[in-house]
Amino acid sequence: MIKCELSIIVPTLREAMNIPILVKEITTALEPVLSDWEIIIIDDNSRDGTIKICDRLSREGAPLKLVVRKNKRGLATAVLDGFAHARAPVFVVMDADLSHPPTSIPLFYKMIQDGAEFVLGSRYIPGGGTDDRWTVYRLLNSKFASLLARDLTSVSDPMSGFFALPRSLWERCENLSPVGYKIGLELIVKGRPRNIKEVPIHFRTRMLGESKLSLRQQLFYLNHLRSLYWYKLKSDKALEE
Ligand SMILES: Nc1nc2c(ncn2[C@@H]2O[C@H](COP(=O)(O)OP(=O)(O)OP(=O)(O)O)[C@@H](O)[C@H]2O)c(=O)[nH]1
Ligand SMILES: [Mg+2]
Repeated sequence: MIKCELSIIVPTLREAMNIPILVKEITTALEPVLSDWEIIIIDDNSRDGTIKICDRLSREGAPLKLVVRKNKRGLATAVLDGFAHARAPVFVVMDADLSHPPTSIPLFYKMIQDGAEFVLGSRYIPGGGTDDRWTVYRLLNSKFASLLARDLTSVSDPMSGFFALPRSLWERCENLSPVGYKIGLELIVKGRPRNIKEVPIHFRTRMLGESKLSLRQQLFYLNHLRSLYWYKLKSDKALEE
């Protein structure tokens, strides 16, 4: 039996329209390079036809697993629940709204196979970028949020939600307790990956559906930062002793 090589975790909230396009783009990117992979959709009870669409795609042969959470909410915890359902030794995390290019997944996978412990899709290194339709406000917001995380990690785009890691990194992380969106940052700070690689990506603006990034999420981020700085202070001190 062929073993599952890669699990792609996709958190969703009202993304029914995007799922078929995403699955098609992932399949096109992976079919030439991998023999067995899975897409795990962790949906927070969207009730927008997601279940019906995923059933249809599965019947058509897509390697899709849908988990509908009825009592929980939140992007970061959805990703962690996705890891718990995953079978493969390598995980990729990406958004459903086609902002993250599935064509980069084979490279992420190869870098993990070659020994990287974290591969981050970055908009802010040469070759990467954002859509021209990004407003100045959105760009400044993203850059400012990154600046606030500067003393937690030296990666160029700590806000990125497109990344890969080996299962072992997740398994050795203790006390994961992300609030809000930034699960990548949480894994970097608490897992201390030894070999982080950054890959330039072009971040597309979502075409379908609406953004869930609210002011509330941004306030959650500040709270998350506070707990990560506190965690880092304590663990750096423990390492020194
Ligand atoms: N399961 C789950 N997924 C979520 C939740 N909030 C957002 N998501 C998903 O997380 C991904 C990122 O959310 P987006 O709304 O695209 O956030 P963003 O990329 O910062 O903003 P836009 O691209 O402008 O929409 C998408 O796939 C969302 O459907 C949530 O509470 N639960
Ligand atoms: Mg998005």
